Amino acid sequence: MSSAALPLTRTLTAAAPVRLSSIEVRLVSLTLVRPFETSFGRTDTRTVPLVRMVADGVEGWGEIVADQEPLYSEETLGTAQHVLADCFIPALLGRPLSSVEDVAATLRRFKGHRMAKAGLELAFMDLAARSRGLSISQAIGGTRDRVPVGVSLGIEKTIDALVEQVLAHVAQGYQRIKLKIKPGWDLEVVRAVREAYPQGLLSVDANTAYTLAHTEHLRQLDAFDLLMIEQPLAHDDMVDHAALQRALRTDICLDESILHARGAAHALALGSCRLINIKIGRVGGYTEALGVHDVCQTHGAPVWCGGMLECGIGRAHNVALASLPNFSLPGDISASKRYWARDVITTPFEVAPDGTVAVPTGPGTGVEIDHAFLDEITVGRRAFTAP
Ligand code: NPQ
Ligand code: MG
Repeated sequence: MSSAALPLTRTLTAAAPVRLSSIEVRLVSLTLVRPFETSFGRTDTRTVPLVRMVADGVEGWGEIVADQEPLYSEETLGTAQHVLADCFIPALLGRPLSSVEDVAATLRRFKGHRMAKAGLELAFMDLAARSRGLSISQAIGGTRDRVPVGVSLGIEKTIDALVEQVLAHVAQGYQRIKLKIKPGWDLEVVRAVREAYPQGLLSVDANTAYTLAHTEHLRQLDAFDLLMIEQPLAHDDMVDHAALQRALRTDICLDESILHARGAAHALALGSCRLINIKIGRVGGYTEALGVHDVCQTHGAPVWCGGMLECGIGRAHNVALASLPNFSLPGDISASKRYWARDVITTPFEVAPDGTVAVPTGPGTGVEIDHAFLDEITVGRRAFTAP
């Protein structure tokens, strides 16, 4: 895609290069309002690493979406803290950085650890946009002032309990319901939900729980007019997904398998999927997320913003990203209260009755930290300063 088609501000070139004076990694502990169960496990509390950067009296905040255990991806809280402290932060401190691409370029020689890298890009983007008086949405060429949203509903003890959750969220305006499925919690569940919710946008997410041997079984999902089936097969597979997609009428959406823009291009070219969701953490930051967005746009494939049970900081970055033009399907960007009794930002995200979330217009992420609450839930912090 030619760079001429992109907004000039997309590179967010600072008036003068920024030199970060400090980077702090802070761990906060939050309890979900309701446990969340997927094919890989059940979560009820989260420890979330936040990144705070400071340069010239301006600060920026990012969030790292790695979990305690390597279940969604290889990364963990421990690996993220290690690579930040020992590799990534020393490479960034004191170095002149003109844009978020400079952050990406500085970290590129380090392989993997995308969630940790993304936390740094997020904080830098917030800081750089604030220092320019722009919202991140404006800075990256966002075109929406509200984004359509859906909700991801975990595995429940009974189908009745899930149907109750579905109806409660439909009543709140959510434009799309996503169900978590796994062998033993799939056809019967989807059938019951479809009966209760016959017309609306419905999708399913297997989080890698199936193999190609389940092809005939998964073909039965074609009867339910699903918007998509997300990540049915292994996280590191493209070829079996292509075979499965050929066998299914339902569109496959890849999540875990797409780690960068090149991978997105490969998946679309191979026919491994027809849709892709974008998670800034999974692909390593804004730079790569914009790349995936553009690859998909070029292929005529709409994208949507995935979710990783973020607190308000990560959620604000997701909302900014989802304001880009090719985010035309409702994202897993739910209201703060779907996950947290109290969020870490002063104005929690809300879903309007029309199933949209407002894109903040203030500088940077456009949200402010609730410092008193953040201090209360802080369980660890480590600060690094420029030499
Ligand atoms: C997905 N998220 O789309 C992910 C997976 C997921 C909202 O469905 C702790 C941290 C638990 C991250 C469980 C949603 C998690 C997690 C599931 C991410 O596949
Ligand atoms: Mg998923």
